[in-house]
Amino acid sequence: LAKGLFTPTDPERPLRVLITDSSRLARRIVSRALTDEIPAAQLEITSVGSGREALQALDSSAFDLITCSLMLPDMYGLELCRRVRSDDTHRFTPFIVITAEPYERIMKAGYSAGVTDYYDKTRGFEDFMRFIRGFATKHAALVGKVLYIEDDGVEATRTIGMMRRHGLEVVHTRTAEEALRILNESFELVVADFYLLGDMSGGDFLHTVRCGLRDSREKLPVLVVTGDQSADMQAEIFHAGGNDFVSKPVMEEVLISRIRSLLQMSRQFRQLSQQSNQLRRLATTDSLTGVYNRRHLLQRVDSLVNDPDQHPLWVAVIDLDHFKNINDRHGHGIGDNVLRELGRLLSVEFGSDDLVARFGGEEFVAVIPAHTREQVEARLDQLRQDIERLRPAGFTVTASLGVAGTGEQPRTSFGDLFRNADQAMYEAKNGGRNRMVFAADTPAS
Ligand code: GH3
Ligand code: MG
Ligand code: MG
Ligand code: MG
Repeated sequence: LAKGLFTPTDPERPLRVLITDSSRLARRIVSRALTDEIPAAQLEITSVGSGREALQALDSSAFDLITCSLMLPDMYGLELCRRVRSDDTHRFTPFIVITAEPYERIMKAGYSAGVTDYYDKTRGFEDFMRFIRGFATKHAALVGKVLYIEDDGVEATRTIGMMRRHGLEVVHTRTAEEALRILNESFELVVADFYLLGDMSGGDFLHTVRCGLRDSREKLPVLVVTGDQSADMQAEIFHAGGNDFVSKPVMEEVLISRIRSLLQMSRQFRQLSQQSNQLRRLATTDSLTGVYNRRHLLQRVDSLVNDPDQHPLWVAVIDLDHFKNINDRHGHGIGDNVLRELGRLLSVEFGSDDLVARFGGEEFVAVIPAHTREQVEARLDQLRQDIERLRPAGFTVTASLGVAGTGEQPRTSFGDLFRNADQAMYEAKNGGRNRMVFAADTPAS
């Protein structure tokens, strides 16, 4: 017997659970664990003390989950499970045995009786809650949007029914061409027939998705449906980029199990890549101002300086004038706000071709590739004026800028450029501040 799956998941219908245990206290513990996890309106618990009562309840209604103690007053728990499995209604309903017995001893008998899982009650209440929670997620309704390609109408109707019954949103097409036209980010999974009408087979579809669109197996899993189960066909499916296959006629338990694990895999993948993007952003950004931090600039800058296509390349040191006064007069918090607003301005004025970072304190460094001297002069003078007009936190703030460039002949390093730009910035300070100075040996163009 296959491992159990929650049966029809109609969001309108509550989850029906049958708890079977001769001990009233044990039943209460199980029902508490469930009511803590599932909202009352979505849960319907039937609680009985014997195997006979359980069979009666199972006769009169369909349950989504059955729990049972190993010892019942009138029968052995595994015997109840065996009887439950003989009836079609509960053939795949999760049946959990709650026991104090080491499960190794009953595992073999339990499996042939059709037990889905065991819970060792000596592990305590907290642990049981975790178990139920894990179980509920594993067996919860499937959520997700599936693109389904199948040219056979009868097969399609059956399979769509199965997927929708388990909660999936299904969009069906008859050809791979049509599927490629409507494929977009909102689909989490493709279920594709291998032999299709039209010019493209399932294999061509897979090839297009993997090689043309560059959607990896992790990002967009494809489950192939095939009538041909030969070893050659299986090899072809994986070679073309399929994640897995199910054979025709499709069996509901098999289809849903495969879909569940593929969806889980791709969600974990998406989550991980989101997290790693977030981490990368955190690690490269200055948290106060939102521009890059010094470390990131130093990591990236050499590849720009060493690339002749980026020349002439310019380094500007931008230092706020008399910033200490703002801190001294209005407090560090106001000073922070000034830096924050300045960071926003810099993020707007420098685009993805440039590199701008907070180098320390109230000093910023911008790397500006592929500009003539006239272009960079115009841009940076505009920036100087924009800073003057910004009035961050309500104060007029100005900056002094020092600029150094590579010229057309790049025999230089970022270190040299920075030293020259920094020196020019000090000349700007000495010259009266709120101005821009080019380093002495800056090429004319
Ligand atoms: P100059 O025109 O010569 O550059 O004068 P200045 O006052 O801007 O330069 P100075 O180097 O004397 O002072 C820089 C000040 O920047 C001192 C320090 O308290 C302040 N500062 C550095 N980092 C931060 C920060 O993160 N937040 C705040 N509020 N102030 C900071
Ligand atoms: Mg077909
Ligand atoms: Mg300063
Ligand atoms: Mg400074």
